[in-house]
Amino acid sequence: MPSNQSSGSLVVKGTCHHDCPDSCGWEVTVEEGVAVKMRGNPAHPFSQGELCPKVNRFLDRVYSPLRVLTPLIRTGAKGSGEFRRASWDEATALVATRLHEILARDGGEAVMPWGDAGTQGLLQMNSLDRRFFARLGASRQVDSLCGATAKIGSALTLGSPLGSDPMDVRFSKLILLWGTNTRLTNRHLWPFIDEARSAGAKVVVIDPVRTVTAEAADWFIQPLPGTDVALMLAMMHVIIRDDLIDRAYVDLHTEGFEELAAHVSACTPNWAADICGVEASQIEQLAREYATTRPAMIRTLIGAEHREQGAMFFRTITCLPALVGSWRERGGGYSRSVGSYAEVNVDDSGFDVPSLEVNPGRRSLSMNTIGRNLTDHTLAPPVRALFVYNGNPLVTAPNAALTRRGLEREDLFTVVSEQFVTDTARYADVIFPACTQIEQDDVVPAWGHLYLGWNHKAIEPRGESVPNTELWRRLSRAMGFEEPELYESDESLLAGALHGLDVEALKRDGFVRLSLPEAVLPYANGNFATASGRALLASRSFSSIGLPSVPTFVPGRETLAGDAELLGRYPLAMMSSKTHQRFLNASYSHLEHHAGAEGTIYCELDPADASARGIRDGDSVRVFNDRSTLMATARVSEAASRVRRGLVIVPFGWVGERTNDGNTVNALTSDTATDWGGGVAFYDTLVEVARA
Ligand SMILES: Nc1nc2c(c(=O)[nH]1)N[C@H]1C(S)=C(S)[C@@H](COP(=O)(O)OP(=O)(O)OC[C@H]3O[C@@H](n4cnc5c(=O)[nH]c(N)nc54)[C@H](O)[C@@H]3O)O[C@H]1N2
Ligand SMILES: Nc1nc2c(c(=O)[nH]1)N[C@H]1C(S)=C(S)[C@@H](COP(=O)(O)OP(=O)(O)OC[C@H]3O[C@@H](n4cnc5c(=O)[nH]c(N)nc54)[C@H](O)[C@@H]3O)O[C@H]1N2
Ligand code: SF4
Ligand SMILES: [Mo]
Repeated sequence: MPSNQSSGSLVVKGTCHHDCPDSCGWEVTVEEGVAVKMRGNPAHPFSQGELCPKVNRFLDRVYSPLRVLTPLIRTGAKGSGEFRRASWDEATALVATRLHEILARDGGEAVMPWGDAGTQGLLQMNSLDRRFFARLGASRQVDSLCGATAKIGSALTLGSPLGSDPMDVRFSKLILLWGTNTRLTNRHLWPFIDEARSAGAKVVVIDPVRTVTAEAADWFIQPLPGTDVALMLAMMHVIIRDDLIDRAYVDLHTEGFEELAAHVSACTPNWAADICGVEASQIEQLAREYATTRPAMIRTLIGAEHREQGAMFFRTITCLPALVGSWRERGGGYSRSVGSYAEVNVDDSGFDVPSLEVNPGRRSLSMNTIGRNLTDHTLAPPVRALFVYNGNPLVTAPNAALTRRGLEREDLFTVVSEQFVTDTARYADVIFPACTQIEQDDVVPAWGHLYLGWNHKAIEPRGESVPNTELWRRLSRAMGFEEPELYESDESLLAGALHGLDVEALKRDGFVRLSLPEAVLPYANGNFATASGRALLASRSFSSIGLPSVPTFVPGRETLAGDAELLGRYPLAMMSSKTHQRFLNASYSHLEHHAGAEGTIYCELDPADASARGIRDGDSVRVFNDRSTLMATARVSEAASRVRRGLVIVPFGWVGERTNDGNTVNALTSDTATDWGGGVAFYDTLVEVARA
């Protein structure tokens, strides 16, 4: 409950909604209906009173003069950003009229929903939208820009995505931060890593880029991008060759050890050294330290999934703790998203109402290939209406040149629910104003710790903005739909979804720990969620999904070990990961305070690659491939190279209005699917760079 602090002033507890593992607790001070201060909730066990450079200025976002505060209807050309204000009645009536026309002519599948995780709140991310689109018979949105590939990959080995509690990293003696930029993307885990370090732990960062996290590591290993599976196989080679396995654990709790051992007998450190560009002696040492230090935790997040062999990375890395038995201890095992643990207290399956389905067999469209879907003339029916909410696909989905072409279609009716006129929203026919997190109630399951967050509405919605759930209710009403499930209240939806926890405590404190034992050791005694109850080091069952039985290294087509013809034209591998402290995906770079402090979009090169092209620090350069061209400012790495030869970095997160030519890095990225799990190979992208 909001608490009275002093006369006329309220302190309201909430939880950050951003797509970020930290899900910080916060407190908003409200005076006479206006939020005047926001700070971290000091009692929150994970975020411990701190927010971050993105959200420290959240109130500037809430009260920004750029906020969309009424419905808007397009008046200019698509993309021009010219709109007029409209009433809710007019705007919803327009949407209903166009939808009825489309349903009558092409059927519900001509409607494509595209919703992402702009808010991770249980209600506002994904609840009544499912019912609305089921009632329309719209195409089903499938696949994912984030997380599904990593989740599936680890579940291939473990049978489930469950892993170690990230906060248990404080008990570790060896911490491998593998393809995750903790200090940037998961900053509130760092104090727990520091705690382990004060007790003598060693931190190893494995990343193709010398990130801010690598800078703070005890040991930085810099493999060529997309080659980690070879590195892991060579580690297994050493661990098995030198008999460093936990024999009892392997015998009791794993399946396929002999087959794996035979497979990795040829994967020597020398073999991997050539593939990874890492010295064999480093691989030997890493393997030995990993197998002989206890507890040793492997930590990943998402970055490494954004490759053609993304699932294979996670399938392979999750074999390591089983070989050395490190699932036995707190501070051991493997830790990534703990989102699935929330199922002990949160069940959102009731948000789906089968009786609303007008076309249970409706087709699926991948959110990843939005550009293809919008421009594919063979699709029957073609996409005639697009609904975008909780996301900005023109900036965040791959192969953006194609997305733009699709959004430009005059015969496409585009509806966007947003807080701002984003790059995507500029192409909308109708924009609906959305609340920010402090204007709506929600509950926030976290994927970076085991606390469920509550979010109290702190202020009334600005202007005519509404929570997403209310948008779907208003659209249902305008469509003339009568089923009561389309109008269920937020309170009722929540009451149906939360179970087995003290909701009053959750509301009072702003967070509650999930109903789990203090020590979360999912596989200390085996009990893997596979058919045999064992971790699958090797299994023939994978052939049914087209994967080899043992972890196998396969170079991605658009990598430095990939397609020779393509490499001849585009010899540089482009990394486009999260890079800026003040950006959260593409959500902040349109705001002056954030963008101004981060500079401009750049392309960072190794000094040798730069001089071979006559490029000097600060030059204007063109970064290009067959998909598109992007203008950027050259940044030439210092001697302690952030990137090594053959790699360039172009940061993700800039929006078109802040770049030189309106293009963002995703104009260049590949929309190739990952091997399994329905993700995107964003980071398997080859480019060439030239002086402009
Ligand atoms: N400041 C800030 N924080 C954020 C976000 C943000 O935009 N800004 N976004 C949030 C979101 S949505 C997510 S999903 C998380 C993501 O969190 P992370 O997964 O930690 O972040 P990424 O930048 O995607 O990738 C992490 C690292 O993987 C490395 N990498 C790429 N390819 C390879 C490879 O082949 N091998 C290895 N070993 N490493 C590789 C990249 O160089 C990068 O340093 O961050 C969240 N936190
Ligand atoms: N090249 C490259 N591309 C990437 C990545 C990368 O590392 N490199 N990372 C990928 C990853 S991991 C992710 S998660 C995606 C992120 O992709 P997106 O989810 O599209 O990310 P954002 O641009 O942050 O868009 C979120 C939008 O939701 C809006 N929003 C926030 N709250 C609400 C709300 O309550 N209601 C409504 N209606 N809107 C709201 C915000 O204003 C914002 O514009 O990008 C992916 N794309
Ligand atoms: S964006 Fe992440 S780090 Fe920043 S306040 Fe939100 S949850 Fe915390
Ligand atoms: Mo993400």
